[in-house]
Amino acid sequence: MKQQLEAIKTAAALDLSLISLPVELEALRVKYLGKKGELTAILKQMGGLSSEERPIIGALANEVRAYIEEQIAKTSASLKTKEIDFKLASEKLDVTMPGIRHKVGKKHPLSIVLDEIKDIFIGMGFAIAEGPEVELEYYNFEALNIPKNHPARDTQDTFYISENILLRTQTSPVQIRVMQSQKPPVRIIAPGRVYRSDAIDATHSPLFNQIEGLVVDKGITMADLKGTLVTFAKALYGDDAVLRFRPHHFPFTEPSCEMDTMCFACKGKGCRLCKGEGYIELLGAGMVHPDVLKNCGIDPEEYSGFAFGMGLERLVMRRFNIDDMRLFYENDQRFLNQF
Ligand code: 2NL
Repeated sequence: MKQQLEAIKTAAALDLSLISLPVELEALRVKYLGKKGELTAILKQMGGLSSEERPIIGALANEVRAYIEEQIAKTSASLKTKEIDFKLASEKLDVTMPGIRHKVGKKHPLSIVLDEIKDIFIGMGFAIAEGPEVELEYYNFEALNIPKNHPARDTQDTFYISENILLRTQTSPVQIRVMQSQKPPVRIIAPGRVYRSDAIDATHSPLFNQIEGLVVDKGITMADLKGTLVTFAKALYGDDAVLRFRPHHFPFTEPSCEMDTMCFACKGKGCRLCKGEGYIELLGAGMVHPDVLKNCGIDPEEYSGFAFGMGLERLVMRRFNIDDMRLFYENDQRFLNQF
């Protein structure tokens, strides 16, 4: 029995030296010290020993058990250390490695210029107004004095959703809604998407952006219109910009006009850029038609106002020398990253 115990001790020492995983260590513990283990099997035979032999073998058995337990604890500790060392080595973070660069988006060229225009008008005391792109025919045409037989109302030019619902063809309906819901003084600009049933080419798109503006108060005259629009154009194009007003016609303003800037390229002489005109059209404007004010519950005897409208794409194309409007809507990074 003594030899058996010595043999167990030697075998356990050998087994322990070969352990490399915690599961193997647990299997080894069960093999030697478990209920059905080798050491337990020896102890069960101790009943057959003489009273002199029993304490000696008992002491030896305890010593072997203590030895194996101690070796298991040591191996377990060294396995844990090895595991931590392995993790530290494999999960090491090199803070000197170059980072992954995140691509930061850019403002769309239409937004760059729109934000500039908003800033200019906000600086003059205007507020920004917004409204629905799907609009009632009433707000888009009726209220604006655009008669039933007007060509703009034709289904050839306007996208109708149903009999009296359409995609707005200008942002004027936003201004009608503002006039109907708030009392003068009104000072707003209404930027936004508008829709017209046009074929797509370099200068036409069924979706484009418009900026309209409206001022209504007591005693507003054409002088306010001119002062405001010249101040705006000089803020956008520089103090030396030369502006020109021409008479025009719109159903919703009376009188109406258009404002041009002298061609930057030829200084008024006439060139390719201005198609020989010497001037480039910037916007349309006029004094709000008394019938339009009446439609909004505003008394034209007490109040007057001016309004204006311009296409954003055209302004931006001229600013950045872009010759094809379609580039604005294609989201081609090679185009957008240039701004
Ligand atoms: C243009 C000309 C214009 C207006 C828009 C307007 C709005 C209301 C009342 C009266 Cl609520 N007028 N808007 C006035 C004159 C011209 O736009 O060429 N747009 C691209």
